[in-house]
Amino acid sequence: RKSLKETLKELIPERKEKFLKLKKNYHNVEIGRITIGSVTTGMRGNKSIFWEGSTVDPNKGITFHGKTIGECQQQLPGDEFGYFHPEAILWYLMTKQIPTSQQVQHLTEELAERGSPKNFPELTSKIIDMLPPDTHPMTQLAIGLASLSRNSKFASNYQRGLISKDHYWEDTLEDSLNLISFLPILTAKIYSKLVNGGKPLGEFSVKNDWTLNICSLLGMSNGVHSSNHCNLNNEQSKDFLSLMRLYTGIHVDHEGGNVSAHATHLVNSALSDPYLSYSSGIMGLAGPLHGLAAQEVVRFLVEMNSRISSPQNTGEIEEYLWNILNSKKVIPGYGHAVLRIPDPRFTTMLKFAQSRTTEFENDENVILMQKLSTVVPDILKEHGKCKNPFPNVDSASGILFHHFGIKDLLFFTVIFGCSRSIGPLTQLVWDRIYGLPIERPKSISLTTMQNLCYQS
Ligand code: NMX
Ligand code: MLT
Repeated sequence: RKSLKETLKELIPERKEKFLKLKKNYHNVEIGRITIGSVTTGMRGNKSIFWEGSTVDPNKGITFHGKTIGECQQQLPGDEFGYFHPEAILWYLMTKQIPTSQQVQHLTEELAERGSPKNFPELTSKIIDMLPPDTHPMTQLAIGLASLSRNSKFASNYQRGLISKDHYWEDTLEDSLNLISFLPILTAKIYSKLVNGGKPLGEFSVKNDWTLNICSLLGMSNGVHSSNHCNLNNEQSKDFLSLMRLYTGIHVDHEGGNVSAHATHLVNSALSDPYLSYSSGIMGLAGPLHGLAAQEVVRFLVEMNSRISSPQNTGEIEEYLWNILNSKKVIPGYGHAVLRIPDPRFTTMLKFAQSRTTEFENDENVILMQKLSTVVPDILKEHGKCKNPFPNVDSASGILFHHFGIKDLLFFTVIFGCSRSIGPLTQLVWDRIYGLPIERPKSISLTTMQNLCYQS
């Protein structure tokens, strides 16, 4: 029975040797070109961030260590519906090895123990309680995570001179596993503050897995060891749990260049601890062009439905969309910096809804979400600006949570933030294993660019 840490320890020598060989002997091999376009269009397409867990292909979408979402669903241990456990993908991202059910079970138990109420830092609880109730949930999450830094083993050992470079990864792993474990309670505190005056909505159990604890603490599970505030019937409670597993399983990572992953990796390169690093990632996820689109999509769907006669009325929908585009606003949930196809994560969420027709068939917002995926791409193509007119990951997710009763718009991106911890924190552990240096690219001014262009 080897823990995740023991398994990693065995893998490190061989992988580190490969990395160091590349670093030492192939420094000058070119990967791509840096142009004026790189600097003026957000470094689109420049391959310059080291990232192991996942890759986004413009025409295929995400793969995790080379496996598509479908392959992960087939191969990683999961629930009866084939939705893999976030704990399983955490193990897989970290080790590049498919875990056994037993390994996932042990990691699940380890995370539940680490994240139990007795271990949850009191200061963080107090800080969240003290924040004004109208503080945006994503701001609360970033503050909560930053406050956990006080418990960082990495920061404390570093300051006391107790760790050498070769062992940074161990404290980074320790902090990362604790951070992931603390997320169910932190998330629930933020949610209960939003909807229940800060009073708990459900319970934590060390017998629950990570996702079940999130559902239970949100008051959205009526199973054993769960909340008794749940308004869902048994079937809905199971569906909600599946939705949470599916959602938190597939949002874990989207290679290294997205704002939340990139920010986490950058801040950690200064040896800021994992809590501060991921807090920075969350601040990036809180932007409307990134994760906050999850909230904006729900607002957009609900608002549109209140203005049109039916979610099937193509003419009214088209007119509504043109009004948005003509007022120079973006259509949330559409477009992507890398993808040039409908986001496979969107398609996966859509399939979830389509496989539960009786549950969703009368939900006008879910109907509109599906209808938009057939109408918006043509409109965006005609509009002619957007490079990718297809739905992205945020198009479907929030409205499905909304269906089950998570109605507070501002909260959706917090659930995204729970899931996204898994990929970037995994990468931090490997960054420290490989001993990556502080990131410090060069900047360039307009005059310098002008000089380069006009001289060439
Ligand atoms: N609606 C209207 N216009 C759009 C959209 C959209 N959904 N997407 C892109 N455009 C515009 C974009 O604003 C830009 O206009 P301008 O030249 O006036 O600045 C033009 O099309 C070219 O942009 P792209 O190169 O296609 O997109 P870019 O890579 O710069 O940005 C997004 C990618 C995702 C930021 C962009 O598509 C967008 O703003 N989408 C809506 C917000 C959204 O859904 N974000 C969630 C992304 C997923 N996530 O979770 O992070
Ligand atoms: C993500 O999941 O981070 C988004 O799709 C944004 C991105 O990849 O740039």
